[in-house]
Amino acid sequence: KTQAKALPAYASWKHADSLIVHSANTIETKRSAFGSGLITPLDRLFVRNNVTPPSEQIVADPDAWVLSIKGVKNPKDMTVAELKRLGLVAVPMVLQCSGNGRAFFPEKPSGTQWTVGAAGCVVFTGVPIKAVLEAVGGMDEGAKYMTGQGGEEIPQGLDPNTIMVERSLPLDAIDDAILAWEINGQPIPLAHGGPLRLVVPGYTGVNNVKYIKQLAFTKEQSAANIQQNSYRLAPVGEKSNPNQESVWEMPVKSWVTSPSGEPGEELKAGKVQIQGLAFGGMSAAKEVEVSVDGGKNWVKASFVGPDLGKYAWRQFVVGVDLKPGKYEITSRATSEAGTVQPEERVPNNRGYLNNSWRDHMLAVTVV
Ligand code: MSS
Repeated sequence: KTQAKALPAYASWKHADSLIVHSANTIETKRSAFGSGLITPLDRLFVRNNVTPPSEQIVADPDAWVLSIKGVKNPKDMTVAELKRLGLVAVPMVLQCSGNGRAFFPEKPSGTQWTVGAAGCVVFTGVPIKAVLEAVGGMDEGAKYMTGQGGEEIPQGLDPNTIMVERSLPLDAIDDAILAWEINGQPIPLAHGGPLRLVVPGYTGVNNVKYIKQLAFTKEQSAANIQQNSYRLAPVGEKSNPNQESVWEMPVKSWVTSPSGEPGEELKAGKVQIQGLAFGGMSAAKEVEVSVDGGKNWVKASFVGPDLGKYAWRQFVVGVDLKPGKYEITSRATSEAGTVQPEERVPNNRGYLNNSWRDHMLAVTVV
């Protein structure tokens, strides 16, 4: 048996029993640990870093953190304290890694083998990008992207483009994007990108740049490798390149959280409440169906808990009578935009954006 890995120091405050520690930079929420509250408690929320996070010292005095704003009429440096005076909005939303569900790709793409737990539903609080733009006189003529740069230290002698976490987003993303200093009612801890994070609801995890130190409105996408050659939808077996589609918007998705199929779970015959989570990506989840026979027959589930808007997930439940036997349980969501969660994933070389209902199916035995 392999011994469970220990939490890294910067995330030592997390609830170890609810998590799968893949590595010091990749920590996943167990399927059974989402609970039945809508908002994912911070001590259960997944963590993903492309490189080692900066020193804990950067969150000691969050208000003093400086963001430099470029590619605008009046470029300037602003502290978090100054940003706090420009506006305030709270955004409930799904934060999900681009590679969540990678473990279900039959091609076994390289990267963390996330199953369902590289995702959570959180409330970020901050200032709308639009308010920031207004304060700096608007963006430069001809800008096509909003580009955020992470605050990691670049080791001396290294070409910054090889390791810098800098992501560019289409201008559409500006509408609902914010610069956030709070998550679930507390200052953002280092693990989740404090003191200041670029938050882009509806877009995959990587686009939500942690410890943001520069926000620029640019004509071109960032030259950083993470923008040019990573997070691209490359055909299976082919290297990524900048001409392929960038991983930006999230597609409609759902999965069952209870039963969880985890070892030690005992399912007794009789009435079983099948629970799970559903979200629409860029629009709200409208409907969820559940199947216990591998997708042959479907029943409609009901939403439970509050509706916190189109970027948050909804909890669903349906009570079914199960006799002793073997079942294949899965869920299928439909978004407000009318998109139905597909049976098959879209194949791609690095295993991004898996929303296949078949892949997320659980085989369970009822006794
Ligand atoms: N940011 C920075 N700065 N750095 C890094 O590394 N990562 C990404 C984001 N951001 C990073 C950043 C990713 S990749 C993700 S998912 C996210 O983040 C996560 O978050 P949390 O808070 O959970 O940790 Mo995939 O797509």
